[in-house]
Amino acid sequence: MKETLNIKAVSRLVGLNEHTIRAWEKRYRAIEPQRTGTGRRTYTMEEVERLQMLNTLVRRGHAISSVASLPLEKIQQLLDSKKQELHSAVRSSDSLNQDLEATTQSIIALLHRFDFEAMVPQITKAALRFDIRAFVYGVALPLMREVGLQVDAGKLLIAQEHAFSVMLRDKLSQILNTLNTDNHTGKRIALSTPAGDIHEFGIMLGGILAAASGWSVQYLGPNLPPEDLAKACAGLNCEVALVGTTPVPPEELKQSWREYLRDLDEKLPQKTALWVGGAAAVDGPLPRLKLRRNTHWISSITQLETALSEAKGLRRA
Ligand code: B12
Repeated sequence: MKETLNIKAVSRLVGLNEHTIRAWEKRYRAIEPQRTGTGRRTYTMEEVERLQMLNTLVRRGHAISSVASLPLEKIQQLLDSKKQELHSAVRSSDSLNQDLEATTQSIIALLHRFDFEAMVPQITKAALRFDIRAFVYGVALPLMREVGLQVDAGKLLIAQEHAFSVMLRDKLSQILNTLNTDNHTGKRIALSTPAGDIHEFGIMLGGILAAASGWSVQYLGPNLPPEDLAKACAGLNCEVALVGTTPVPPEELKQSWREYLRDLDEKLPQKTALWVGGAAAVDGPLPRLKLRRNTHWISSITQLETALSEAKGLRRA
């Protein structure tokens, strides 16, 4: 007979609470566990693995409704496409990949040992050693994902995640300022996140890549109400307002993505294009959201790079 697990064990293994596991079954048919004689759910290892993979996709911004019923090969393809990001973005060689991987692992090892003092120079060294795109795709993004996964799995403490976030944020901010120095005449892009969402790495990385390709970047920090972002764009005469979104629980946000984007659309100056990046854009435009201006939905950092280079034709007023 196949080995099976009860919901409590599955919850611990996968890092999803029992309520969510039941909801994914009932609402989205993500899995169909057998029942014991007394009606308790039992899960096969294949089902546990499927839940684990779905959980990873959801954490990367996919809506559970759009991935729950996919066949396993399709789920695997979606997971792999993230791994391919580095290869397609940087066209990396095997030796560069190994260097990037070793750098990332050494930073994670220092984090495990609470050796924060050694971590900062290590991140600085990596930023100087690799070109900026290799650093973004091969070090910064993998580090964030790995730290997130290890916190979920109970291998790193939240305190370590916070210390890491503060250090990486400082480093990214220095890089952005350095790259942005000579770009005053470039097209101007302002970046922020909706009020209540404090995740800023997506917009920082976006800002770095924009600055590296000649845009004048106005980094406004995360967590901004729509009227403030709109006023800043008017004052700064921005061509683009780029909003980064993360799949935070809705109660963290001051208003839903929908309300926020509607407000922003209404208040932004007419000349400012609206770009929505990250989780809210993963499945394309939000259903039934009608915006007045032409809005660009950008699900990944690589897609942002394409948008930035396509929009290069835009002129400063
Ligand atoms: C770092 C981090 C934090 C830091 C943020 C620090 C900072 N200054 O930004 C801290 C510790 C403060 C934090 C706090 C919280 N966090 Co947090 N955090 C993360 C973590 C580890 C990384 C997120 C990140 O920045 N990724 C970098 C982006 C660029 O990469 P990515 O996520 O793979 O995004 C891809 C696409 O979505 C897209 N993309 C993403 N953003 C953008 C932006 C633009 C402009 C574009 C074009 C594309 C784009 O590009 C990427 C691929 O190309 C994730 C876990 C993880 N592994 O993702 C959790 C995570 C996002 N956090 C989460 C949560 C719940 C929180 C908290 C509510 C509670 C908590 N657990 O601590 C709080 C408060 C949040 C709030 N109110 O905003 C959840 C959200 C999921 C959910 N629905 O529950 C996650 C997934 C962790 C988890 N598994 O529970 N967090």
